[in-house]
Amino acid sequence: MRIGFFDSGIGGITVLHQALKYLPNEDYIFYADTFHVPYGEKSKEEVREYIFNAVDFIANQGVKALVIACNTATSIAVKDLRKKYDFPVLGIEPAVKPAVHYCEGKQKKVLVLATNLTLKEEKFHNLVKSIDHHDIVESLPLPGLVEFAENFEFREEIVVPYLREKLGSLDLEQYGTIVLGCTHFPYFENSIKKLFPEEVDIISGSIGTAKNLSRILKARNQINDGTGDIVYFKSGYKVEDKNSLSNYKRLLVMLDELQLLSPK
Ligand code: DGN
Repeated sequence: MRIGFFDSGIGGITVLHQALKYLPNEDYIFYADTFHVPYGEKSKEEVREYIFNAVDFIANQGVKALVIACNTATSIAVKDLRKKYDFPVLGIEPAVKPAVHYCEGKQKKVLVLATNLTLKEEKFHNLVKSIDHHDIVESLPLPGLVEFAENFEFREEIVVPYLREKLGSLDLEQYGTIVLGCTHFPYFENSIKKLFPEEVDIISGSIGTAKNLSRILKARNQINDGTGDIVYFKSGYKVEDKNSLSNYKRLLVMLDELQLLSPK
């Protein structure tokens, strides 16, 4: 059986990319809710409806596990999804814990970049409250990066000026770790790096999610029954046109070239 991956758009491919490294002998479904992206600026109620429709569709295809490869969707729906389905449902959340541990002793701060919805949600506030005892975690929404990614706009000369405008009022020297709390953001690792001091660490939760998936499948004895085949869906429609399929391949190749996403 396949493993399902779900995101509002192409961000989830950054998590799928990690899964392919840890679990190459699996087959996958990648579902992007392209008709409704971006989720991060919509109301919680609207987004919940999109998520449940999408996951019902994925469940009907038959999956042995599902990864909600979207921080926004995880923060508003993962608990209820787990109640509804009998296969394991994994989520992804901003990697605040390792960032705080790393920065605490170094007198540095942590900057979490994510969508508005993720940063507004109780899940994120509770996470920070439980870990950030010295008030070193700050956050910033960057909705423009989701838009860039969905338009396949990755050129640094376009992205860096946007980042400069958004980050301009912050003292960038004070941060030790940048947490990419949206799965669309790892595509922009090189542009983000350009703005911060060289020693800044940029991390995302995707490696943790991929490792977790591997652990769960092993524990259930459901591992290694595929060949790395991926079937793509956009909001309920199977993607079959060559152009879109080659764009997805291009994204996987692009991610191969980024350091952040290679397993450590
Ligand atoms: N990729 C999603 C996330 O990780 O939060 C959300 C992007 C969006 O729909 N705004």
